[in-house]
Amino acid sequence: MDSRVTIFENLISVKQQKGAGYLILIDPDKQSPEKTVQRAIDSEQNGADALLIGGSLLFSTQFDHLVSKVKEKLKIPVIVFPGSLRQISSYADAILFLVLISGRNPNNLIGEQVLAAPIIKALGIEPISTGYMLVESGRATAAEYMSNTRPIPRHKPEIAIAHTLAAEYMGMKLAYLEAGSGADLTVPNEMIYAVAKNVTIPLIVGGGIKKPEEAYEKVKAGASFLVTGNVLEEKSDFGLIRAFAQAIHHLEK
Ligand code: 1GP
Repeated sequence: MDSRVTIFENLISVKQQKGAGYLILIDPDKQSPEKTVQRAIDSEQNGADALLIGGSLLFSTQFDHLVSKVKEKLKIPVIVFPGSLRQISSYADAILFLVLISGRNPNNLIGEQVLAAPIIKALGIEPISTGYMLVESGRATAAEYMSNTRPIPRHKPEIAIAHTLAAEYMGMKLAYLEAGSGADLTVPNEMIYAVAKNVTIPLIVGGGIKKPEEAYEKVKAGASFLVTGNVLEEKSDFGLIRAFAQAIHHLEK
């Protein structure tokens, strides 16, 4: 990783070179700290372009320490995907500066951001402004419950388009279409296609993706970055990580 380029620029060049980027999400609460570090190493060695770390809730009290341990071992960017203010770490390369634009909860639209901004500035972490949208996925997800917001109906792509355009016009760098961690149903390909056709900012898509073929379809529909979390949590499956990376990096085929 060239330290003169920002993490955002690094992600964009991954997308340009490989067709799309593969982000693996690790929730620190889902395994021991040792296992978290090992999973991060396995992710890098088998084709992930960046590691996301965070969760809707956080039971662990060792977040900062854990990020430092993960960072020590990795060359790919370590990006915080924060569920709350407790998930800010000076050891991370960047933080997704999330604005929950699909909801109408002022706390997730500006409240948390105002509290986080001075901390991010003081710690010198790169914030990547991201319009975050929850998409209806079959049953209530943790992000939905914790944020006390309603997701975008899955058969209303025009609502997702309008929200993503608003994010773009407000100067956000990325948009994240999120079905939710462990979602029953993934973000519909039709919605990804409709949004991608109408905006210029890159789309991150995640939630409930279990198969490399699904990831490939979402990339073909217009996703610039794919996130998987749960599917790799049960066991270390290097083959599956490689298959996801191969499906997502479609320009490398
Ligand atoms: C959740 O999009 C991510 O925030 C990943 O979801 O754990 O279901 O892969 P999964």
